[in-house]
Amino acid sequence: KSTLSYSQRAKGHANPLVRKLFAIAEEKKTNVVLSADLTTTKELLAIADSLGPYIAVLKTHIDILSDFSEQTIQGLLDVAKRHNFLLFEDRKFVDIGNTVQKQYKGGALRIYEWADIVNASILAGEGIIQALDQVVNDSGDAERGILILAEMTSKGSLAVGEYTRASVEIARKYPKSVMGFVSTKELSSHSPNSAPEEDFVVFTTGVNISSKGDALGQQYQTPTTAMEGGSDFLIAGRGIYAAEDPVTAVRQYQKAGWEAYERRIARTS
Ligand code: UP6
Repeated sequence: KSTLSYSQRAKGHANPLVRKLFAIAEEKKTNVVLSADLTTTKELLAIADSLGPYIAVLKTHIDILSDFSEQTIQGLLDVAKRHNFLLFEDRKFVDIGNTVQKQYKGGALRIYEWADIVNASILAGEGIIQALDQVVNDSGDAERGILILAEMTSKGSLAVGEYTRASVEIARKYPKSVMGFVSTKELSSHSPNSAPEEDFVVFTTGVNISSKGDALGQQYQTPTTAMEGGSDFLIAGRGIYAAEDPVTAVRQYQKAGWEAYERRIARTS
């Protein structure tokens, strides 16, 4: 599947949010997801505005903001609309289904209201995805999607092997809401139960052009190796926003990611 273009994949895809995401990628010629790990609303919105033209998705950790308010939500929705990108709250839900529904739909952060995409771990079992799937299916006009966090990039991560395989099996049961995975590589197409029409989207964290990792266990690969491994969207944080010139940096990631994507699809066409 991953050797098809985003627009070819959009055509046959059953999930409207995935179709929208692929359309954005094609239109803006970018597969970059900015991990905007800034800690004030002002900084978050400023980086979203200046880098917005070069990204397909803005990934947030909304709970690290020191001044989260209604203005944060409105600002994010405005900037996402202005530059045509999706919002992904990297919440990593992990609790029992009943709690997670409350955390997703309500609470102080009102994630469901503004985030197109959220993610969750399957540590707690299938119930967590069932709970989020219920919310997504009840969402009426709002298009909402879930990514399963099937692997992690930090040293010593226990999300490997059977755990990762179980993530894929659970994803298959919720095709209306689960768009794909956060993982270091493509996971599903070679596995035994893969259906021919199955097309999960792979978001890859731990992407950096110039660093191998940090002092707290983060491990990086490059945009090129990630795309070669079957990633569809590259999530980069410090490599972009902490660069001396973030606009130059994001354009560099955009170019590297897009060229690697073009090489991949050229293999079959
Ligand atoms: N992230 C990872 N690895 C994972 C899952 N999520 O790094 O396995 C998230 C981090 C951070 C971003 O929470 O927001 O991706 C990576 O940021 P960086 O590019 O600055 O390292």
